[in-house]
Amino acid sequence: TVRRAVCPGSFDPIHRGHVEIIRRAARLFQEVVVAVSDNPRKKYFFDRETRLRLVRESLAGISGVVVEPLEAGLLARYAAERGAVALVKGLRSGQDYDYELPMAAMNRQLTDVETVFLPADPELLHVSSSLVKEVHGLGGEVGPFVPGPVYAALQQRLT
Ligand code: COD
Repeated sequence: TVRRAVCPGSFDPIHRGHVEIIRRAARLFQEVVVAVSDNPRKKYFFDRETRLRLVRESLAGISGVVVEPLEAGLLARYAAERGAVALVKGLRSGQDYDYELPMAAMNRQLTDVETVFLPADPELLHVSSSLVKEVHGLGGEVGPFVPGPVYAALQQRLT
């Protein structure tokens, strides 16, 4: 059987911190399902189709990765249905850990799915989708933080 993991996220938009976690997850598991969430109660900067396209284009060079939409619903159930043994999450800080720990315990109790935490690359600790959008919106240069396709999409949104 394929050892499969799920990397879930909003990816609004995907940035280099995400890409690094997914690249490392792809070395640990035979298949990584990158699940792009679409929560109807959440207001996104990029719509669902654009987020999916940007994730696919940004990960095109990494083998063993598939990109799928994650409909609103239990992540633990989704992972079980996909036959995944683990969720993979990146940890930037103790705050990320405090937020993730109860969810990891809950998800394991729900469907027996494990959560694997990978420490964020120290050079990407400060990179988040919200800061990328804020800095870009205020005219800052976000080229170092996002893959090329995301950079192009951000430029387009500004004009
Ligand atoms: N370096 C490393 N990792 C990073 C970095 C960085 N610079 N930035 C972000 N990450 C990682 C984080 O681990 C994060 O978890 C992941 O990337 C995704 O980040 P985001 O911001 O795109 O996604 P979120 O935080 O909005 O999470 C979306 C989820 C789908 C994970 C979330 O909404 C969810 O769990 N939904 C399921 C609902 C559910 O099951 N609820 C019950 C929970 S018990």
